[in-house]
Amino acid sequence: MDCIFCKIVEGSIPSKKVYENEHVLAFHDIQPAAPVHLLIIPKKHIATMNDVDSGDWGLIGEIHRAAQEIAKQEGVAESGYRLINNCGKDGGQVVYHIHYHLLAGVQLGPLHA
Ligand code: D5M
Repeated sequence: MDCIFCKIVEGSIPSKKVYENEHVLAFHDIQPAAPVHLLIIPKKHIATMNDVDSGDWGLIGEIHRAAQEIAKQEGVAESGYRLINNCGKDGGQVVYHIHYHLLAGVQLGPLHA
């Protein structure tokens, strides 16, 4: 499968990993939009939020649990962070392997002007 994040999971494309367990991987985004910009992904290929099926909700919960742990590990739990999933074209999704952006390290702006 020609999926860049599956290749990161396999190790055939390098990444700066910050967290890994059996089902979840997190690494630095190559185009950081904040001082801390990490991507948290399931190792299993799921294209978008629309493709999460009934057996996968535990995995989505694991991603959130990992986000909580990573925020502590990266020292941003207290100051706060933003966790974002972009779904599909209008959501701005570019990589079609579900992922959550963890953004932190700066006061992020409101979602509306
Ligand atoms: O976000 C996709 C994100 O994936 C975007 O912020 C760049 C990032 N990206 C793309 N390729 C890589 C590699 N190889 N390493 C790390 N980060 C990467 P989206 O929500 O789909 O717009």
